[in-house]
Amino acid sequence: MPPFETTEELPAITESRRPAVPPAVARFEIRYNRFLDPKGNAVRPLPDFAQIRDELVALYRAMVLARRFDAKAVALQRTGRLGTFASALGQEAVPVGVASAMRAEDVLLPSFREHGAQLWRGVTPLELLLFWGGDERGSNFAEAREDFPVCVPVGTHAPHAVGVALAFKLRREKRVAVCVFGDGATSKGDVAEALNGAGVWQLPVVFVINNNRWAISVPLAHQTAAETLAQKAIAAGIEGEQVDGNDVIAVREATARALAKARAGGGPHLIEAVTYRLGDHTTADDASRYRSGSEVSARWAEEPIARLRNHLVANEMWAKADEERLLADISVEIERAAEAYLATAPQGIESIFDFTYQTLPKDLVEQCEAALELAGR
Ligand SMILES: Cc1ncc(C[n+]2csc(CCOP(=O)(O)OP(=O)(O)O)c2C)c(N)n1
Ligand SMILES: [Mg+2]
Repeated sequence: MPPFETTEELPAITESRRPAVPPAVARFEIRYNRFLDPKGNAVRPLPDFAQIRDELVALYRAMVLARRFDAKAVALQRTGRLGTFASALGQEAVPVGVASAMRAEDVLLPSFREHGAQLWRGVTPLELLLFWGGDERGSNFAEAREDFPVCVPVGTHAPHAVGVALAFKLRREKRVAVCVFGDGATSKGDVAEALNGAGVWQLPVVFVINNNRWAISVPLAHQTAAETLAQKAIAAGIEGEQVDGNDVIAVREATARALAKARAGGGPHLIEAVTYRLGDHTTADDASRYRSGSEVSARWAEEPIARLRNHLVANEMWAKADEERLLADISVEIERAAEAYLATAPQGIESIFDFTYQTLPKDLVEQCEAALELAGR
């Protein structure tokens, strides 16, 4: 007995009718965007804001300010007057491009290399120096009150950004959480979980990967086998894209688009900004031990500040006198902040117990007393 009977003749499957591969159920694409090439030439029509001299000059100033702040912070650390510091040399277009697209009421959740974004949002160079000098008063920003402090643990602020965005959604506020982290952070569960939650709840959050191609001594090729980091969004049902992270116009344009979408209820977005860490990981690192000088010098040709300056000069928006005035102004600003920082009396040792608990647990009360005793107070 046959196990079943058919009422119609089934067509025979011949080799020619059998599909070679099963049909695709989904297809994905990651786009890459850049407006200025490394020499500062426009490779596509520029967005509206980038046609306006004052807008471009503001971006240029912010990147130069970030670089000068960086140099001063490294100098203070080298002379024993600041704690470990993470320079953003060569990466200035990412934080500045991101922050310049945000509204004041949005919330920034930075990692430790985003001082360019913090300065744009009104955090002062003095506050940043206090923070890197180990004084928590530096995280009590006078402006940008609701921005998060620097996050040193890698990627742990990504779930916090999801929480912030969930609060915005529940309160029906038209605000967006913007979370910046590095290429190394994308290997962490915190980031995968954050992307997943943001996708499920369609939250107003923009994630930005500041991909400087290194996580301390781990190069990108050892970090992931994925072709792009932007595609990590896809598994979470989020749109992901890549931009030239040394082109401040591209970073700002992509962030502005993502923010507008999130604000309109369109959900989260992931931007991978591809840049390069020209300096050491931090002042506690010596990158010459794990990467070649020739690799680094080749990357100098792509750095963001010269790129925008070339564009400004070629379009007669910037002259030598403008540059000199800008550098002089910024020097004054940074030197004043450094003097104010050095003149700030350090807090007492008990301050290290002050900022985590409303009421200090008993064991920490005991440790605080012991610390005071050791300090002779
Ligand atoms: C949870 C955690 N693990 C380890 C470290 C030590 N650490 C500091 S930075 C860093 C690498 C981060 O690389 P990436 O995310 O690419 O950021 P980048 O430093 O390049 O800006 C590591 C492992 C840390 N700060 N936090
Ligand atoms: Mg990195």
